[in-house]
Amino acid sequence: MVAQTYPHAVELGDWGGYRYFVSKEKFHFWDAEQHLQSIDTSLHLLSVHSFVENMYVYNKVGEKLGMSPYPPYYWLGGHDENQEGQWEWIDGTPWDYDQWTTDTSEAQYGPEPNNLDNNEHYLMVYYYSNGGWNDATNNPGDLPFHYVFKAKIITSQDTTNNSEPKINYLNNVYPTLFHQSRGWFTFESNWEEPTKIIISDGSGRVVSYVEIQDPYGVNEISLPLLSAGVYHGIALSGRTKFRFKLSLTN
Ligand code: MAN
Ligand code: CA
Repeated sequence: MVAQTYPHAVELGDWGGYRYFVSKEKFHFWDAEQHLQSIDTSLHLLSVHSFVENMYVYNKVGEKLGMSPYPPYYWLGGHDENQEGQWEWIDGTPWDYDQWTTDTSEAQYGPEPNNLDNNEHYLMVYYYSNGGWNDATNNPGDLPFHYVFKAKIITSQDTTNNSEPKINYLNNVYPTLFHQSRGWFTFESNWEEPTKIIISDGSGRVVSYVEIQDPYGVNEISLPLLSAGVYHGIALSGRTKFRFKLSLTN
């Protein structure tokens, strides 16, 4: 159950305990933050802390707003206004992740952030950037953009005695598996060939086998409801292999 809905915004979906939204109207950067603050002072332009979160938002914004009359460009809540090159999130969370555009095929000025004309201090996402970030200007004559924010999902359930098993993934290479909830994982990679994911228990018995046809980006894969223990997984794509370990505690 969610406490609030926001008629000025389009719902993107729920992720990580929050409901995500994109504004219907377009704004300049600080006007966007002010608009949000005028609705509820607990709301800020979105800070992004992982690849999975970034791609979730990017894919949903495209899906919900469509490409007409213009592709959706949108603000995130980052800026380096205080000190050039020192990026920070308006909501005060640490700058622990970034996804600057590296693809220079469209961008004639090279990889971002390029601080063009020493005048780009605000974080936005171009629809054509595959989720990559750009530093942009915030001048009165500039085109306004949509903005993204999230609101905490408030449930009426008592969650203090939550017996949901906890699944940790142990790996530090790309691609990765992220725990979403019991029985569900998110698989992220830039692999483009069909990928098989096989998970076996301590005795080598296969407990899960999933095939992803188009693994590029973020995929949700379902796993059986496993009991506590350590599991070994392998993801295979062409000649690429990725091994991971899951430890599941009740
Ligand atoms: C425009 C602006 C810049 C960006 C370049 C990339 O000039 O959006 O922020 O760096 O395009 O070509
Ligand atoms: Ca730029």
